[in-house]
Amino acid sequence: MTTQTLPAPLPLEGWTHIYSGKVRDLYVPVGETAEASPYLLVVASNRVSAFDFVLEPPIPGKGALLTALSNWWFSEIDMPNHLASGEDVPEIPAEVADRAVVSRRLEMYPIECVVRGALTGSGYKEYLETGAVCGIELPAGLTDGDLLDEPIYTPAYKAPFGEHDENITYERSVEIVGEDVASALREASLDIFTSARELAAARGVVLADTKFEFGRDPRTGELVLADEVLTSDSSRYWDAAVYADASLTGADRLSSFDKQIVRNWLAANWDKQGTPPELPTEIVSQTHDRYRELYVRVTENDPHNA
Ligand code: Q0T
Repeated sequence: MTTQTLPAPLPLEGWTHIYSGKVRDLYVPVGETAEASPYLLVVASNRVSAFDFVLEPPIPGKGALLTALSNWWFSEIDMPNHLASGEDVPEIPAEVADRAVVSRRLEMYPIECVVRGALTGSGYKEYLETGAVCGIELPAGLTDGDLLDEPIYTPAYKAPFGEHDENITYERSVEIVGEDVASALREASLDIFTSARELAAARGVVLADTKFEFGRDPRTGELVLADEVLTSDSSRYWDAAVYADASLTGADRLSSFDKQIVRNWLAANWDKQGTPPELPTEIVSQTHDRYRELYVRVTENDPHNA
């Protein structure tokens, strides 16, 4: 496995950096620990990843646009979420105010709750090999990007650090978290996806698939929606007009509001050996424009200076 050095975390007054993922950084209030802190600061960077690499350069505005989109979806979704509010909640540092949230610390379930309304990506690959995705048999003859009759829940196990997430069956998820939690995760994921897809469709966007993460509030025991929700990093979004264009076939239908622009450019310009090349200015700016366009279309809000 190739390991990559992430940039040194931004020092933030009053906060201790505890962890960096590919695109986000986690902090706890100074004096607290990762295990016991009531709150976490989740900072979305402008980093973009594809094929398991963080690429250079960052996409200006990405962290702010994805944070704003996630926050908007949290406000639309009828389920408890991890955004902290109230008297005692520490303030978000001004330097990251537009791209960070303070969340309640949860005990996270090690399941990526993937819902697919269309067959593409790793789901399509598994279907070609086996005729099924995560144990769910699908009709023969589907092609890349086809819509499914009903959205399907295709969980993945969040492998320990450095290892790859693996697609699992629902039955396997029951063995990992127990029947009650597994069933609650599946039901919440399918419900949220179904409402979100309807809303996106009304705004000219196909929500093809997404990934949710949930945790348990150690204080109340309640199931809580965490992480980022329905962003371009956790979801595939397609332009509905392009998707419906009968003159287009295959991947050309899947004009994307996600990082497909970056993936396509890399696939055409890199042999996947060694360090990936720097993204050209044109790709950086197109990617930013697509993220901005998605935010405006879905939320009908002004993205201000992002
Ligand atoms: C988490 C406890 O990749 C992640 O973070 C990016 C650095 C995923 N992650 C989420 C948590 C959250 C959230 N969100 C929460 N509310 N409580 N842990 C940890 N890692």
